[in-house]
Amino acid sequence: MINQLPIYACGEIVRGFGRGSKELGIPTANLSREVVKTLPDCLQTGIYYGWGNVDNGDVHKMVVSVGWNPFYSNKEKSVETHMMHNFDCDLYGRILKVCIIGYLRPEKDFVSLDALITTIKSDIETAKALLDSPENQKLQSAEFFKGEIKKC
Ligand code: ADP
Ligand code: RBF
Ligand code: MG
Repeated sequence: MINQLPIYACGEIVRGFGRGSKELGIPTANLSREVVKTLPDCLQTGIYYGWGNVDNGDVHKMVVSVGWNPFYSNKEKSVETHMMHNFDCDLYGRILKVCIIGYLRPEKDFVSLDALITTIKSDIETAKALLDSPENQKLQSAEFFKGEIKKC
């Protein structure tokens, strides 16, 4: 799995349950089930870090959750990206591109919402530090983020 990374994905940002912002205070831009289905099997469920942009804009650090969110027992697999950037408006319908570089940990269940939030905040700090390495920095300027915007 690890040696198949980075994986590039892109697609329209769709609506989920709305819990990321309201319950966790950590919004995640969700990709559609059609795009999720096209991702390679080697992208096993879990929490990853990488780079992302919206409508070919600036490329930001991101963390992405791939799977069924065991804390919520979701019925459908989701791929949800939290961008480390404050956007002024919502992003529904816009095109998200992500370059998934590294694996952080498996998805877990938690005893409380607070425990989930604390772990996600720790993932974000870990990701920020890892993305500062010269090797990971190179991928921030990948041609992929500048190329044609299409629903792929
Ligand atoms: P949903 O369940 O519909 O995905 P969330 O509560 O997870 O809703 O919030 C995600 C939405 O918040 C995104 O689709 C996007 O429109 C918006 N958003 C604002 N800032 C960010 C960010 N930094 N990262 C990801 N999404 C963001
Ligand atoms: N959901 C889980 O049920 N277990 C997890 O371990 C988990 N880790 C996450 C880590 C990150 C970095 C992010 C962005 C999300 C994670 N989620 C996890 C998903 C979270 O439950 C989901 O984003 C919200 O429910 C909003 O859809
Ligand atoms: Mg979301």
